[in-house]
Amino acid sequence: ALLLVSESYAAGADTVIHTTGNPLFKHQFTADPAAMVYKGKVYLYTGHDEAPAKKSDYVMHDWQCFSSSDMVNWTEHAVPLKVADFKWAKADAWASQVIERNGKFYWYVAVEHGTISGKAIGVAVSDSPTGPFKDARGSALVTNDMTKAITHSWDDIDPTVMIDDDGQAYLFWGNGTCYYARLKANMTELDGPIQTIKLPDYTEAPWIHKRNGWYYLSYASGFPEKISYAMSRSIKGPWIYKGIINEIAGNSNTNHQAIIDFKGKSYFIYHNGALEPDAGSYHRSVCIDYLYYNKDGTIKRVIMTSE
Ligand code: FUB
Repeated sequence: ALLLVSESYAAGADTVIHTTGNPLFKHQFTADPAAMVYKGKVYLYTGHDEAPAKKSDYVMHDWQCFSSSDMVNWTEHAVPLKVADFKWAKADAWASQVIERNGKFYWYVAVEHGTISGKAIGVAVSDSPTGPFKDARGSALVTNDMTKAITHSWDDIDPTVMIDDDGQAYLFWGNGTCYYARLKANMTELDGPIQTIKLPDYTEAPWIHKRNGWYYLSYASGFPEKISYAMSRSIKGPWIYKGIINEIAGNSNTNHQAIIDFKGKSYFIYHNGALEPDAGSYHRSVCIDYLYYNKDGTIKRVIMTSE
């Protein structure tokens, strides 16, 4: 099966994978999931851990795209975006998210900047959810020198994006500090100041979503990471901390979540370090489990499964 997958890659064809439990994909490592529901399908965008065995560092050159209409059979699409597609970036295809606006798809990514010290956020655009995507600006949207208050060079990572019911788009991101800013309607420029949000034990990986009048800001907390969350009636806060959604996912120091509703069910998409050989913090794998809400909108703790 692995051979067939490689052959399909060479041909540039889409490959259909029938998944059988967690981790979702067993032919390669996948990390930092982001999911988008569009026209009856889920599009799952992931990072791609490619570190040699035993190497204790991230080696990540591109992002991937899978789509499904039943959450079981997934089509793996040709690699739609690479670090090399951003001429101003030099490495590290870290966490990302895609959103649709007016028939265009905007892919926000974290990468290492080529000339400005530290991580930066870029945005690519396409007419199709499966790409190909191209750099939408020719320069970074957020760079480390725009968040000077902050202590380290990798604080500008992990973008998450939402468009509110009134059409206003927002970008949230950050390691160590959770930032947010408005986006212009063109989705490729910030619109106004960068603000910060105080969240208990915040590490990284914010994910913003809205459901039944509540805004949810979930994030990786502590280290090794659990996934915690806060709720608010306004996207500007105040955010009320509500607790842990997911305990440490096996054998990976990081976790990174996406939360979606699809065909009447809610899903929690995350990564762990369970795929052998060489499973671990730099060889991660995307998993999916059901997510359940209580009547008051709070989220029940996720039960991680392997089947
Ligand atoms: O994959 C690299 C980094 O690890 C991501 O940007 C973080 O969210 C963590 O998962």
